[in-house]
Amino acid sequence: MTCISLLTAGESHGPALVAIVEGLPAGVPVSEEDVNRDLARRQVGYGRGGRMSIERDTVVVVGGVRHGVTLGSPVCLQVSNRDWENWREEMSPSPAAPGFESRRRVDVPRPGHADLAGAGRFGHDDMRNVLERSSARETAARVAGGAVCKALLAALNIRVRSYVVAIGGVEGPSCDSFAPDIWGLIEASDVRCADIDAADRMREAIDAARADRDTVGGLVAVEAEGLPPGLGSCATWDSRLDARLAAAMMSIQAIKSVEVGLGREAASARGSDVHDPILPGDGRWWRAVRPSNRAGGIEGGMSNGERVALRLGMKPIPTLTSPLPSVDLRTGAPVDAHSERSDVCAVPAACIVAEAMMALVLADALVEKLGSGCLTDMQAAYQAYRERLRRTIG
Ligand code: EPS
Repeated sequence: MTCISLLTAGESHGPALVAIVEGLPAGVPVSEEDVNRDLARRQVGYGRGGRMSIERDTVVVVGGVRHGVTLGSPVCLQVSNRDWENWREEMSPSPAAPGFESRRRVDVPRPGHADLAGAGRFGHDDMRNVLERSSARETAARVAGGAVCKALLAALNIRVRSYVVAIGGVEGPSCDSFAPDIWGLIEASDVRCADIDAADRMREAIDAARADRDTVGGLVAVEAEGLPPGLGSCATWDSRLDARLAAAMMSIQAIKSVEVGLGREAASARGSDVHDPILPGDGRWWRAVRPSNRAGGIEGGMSNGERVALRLGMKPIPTLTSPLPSVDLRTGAPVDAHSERSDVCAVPAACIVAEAMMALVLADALVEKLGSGCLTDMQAAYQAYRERLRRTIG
């Protein structure tokens, strides 16, 4: 059951991107500054391409918010594309003028991108029509929508954070992204890594890829703290919280793997080294504590009250300035793949997108558990739920 949905629209070089978040309760404080802060966080990062020096992503709230709080109606957010000025004719929604010939046609699909499969699916002979929507530019709209979901989480004392674990095979340390001293370092780092030495080596890996006209991917950690137990469900396959989070994360452009807690490592370990004991004690939610969190905060498809911890694997961006072999779809001749301005590395940006998608899924699961319509009612239901949890054990 989906209680909160996010729909985005808009092309990479069209006039604007739009996000509509439907299902948020009324009464959630929404600040444009918070949305803009996340939009700015998505734009920075070592290894980004030329587009980010053109754009200054800022939100216009088109609907669903009045005097700083949600109304319970769909929240509509718009982020303009400054680059549109350079693409007005190419991307015009009006019929092309007689004699118009696109200078931006894409006839040669890029290996790893949506171009070829999209040409087949949609019947486009100019793969520009695929590229424009499959571009990760779309994630600006997701981040705007996610920021509004974060506002609901904040009203229930839940926070979402992210950092980079690895770039181009250079691995940094696992860290507590919620610790105030580490958090500041992550935010200040252009590779979102708190370890100075590892961050230097990540930048070197990006520089080396750029020099070789290549690209690099990496590993992202995204976490949520303060989430109550019992979100999601073991009752049906599609209500499981880990399944919902994994689907949301896999929908982010270039994400190829999602791990929960120990993830893949658990496959080769013994059960006694994988599962987290339950001990008596005065815990946050009930009279029991967990000495470890190898499950990543999810057991049986439900949050268990521990920190939700995911790791995402991002492949290198497929637009290469030294392109791979491909085929010209008009002639069938072997040629180099289409190449255009892109990023050498967008792993730090993917962190912010992952935060947005996590916020969306968690906001949805909270509304499902605590009721929709009105934040005050949700908060009252939350309080009653917490009181019942404390009576569950002992
Ligand atoms: C992006 C905007 C795009 C790319 C990137 C992400 O801008 P442009 O295509 O004009 O350079 O920089 O998109 C991709 C890497 C991709 O493969 O589509 C953004 O706003 O994040």
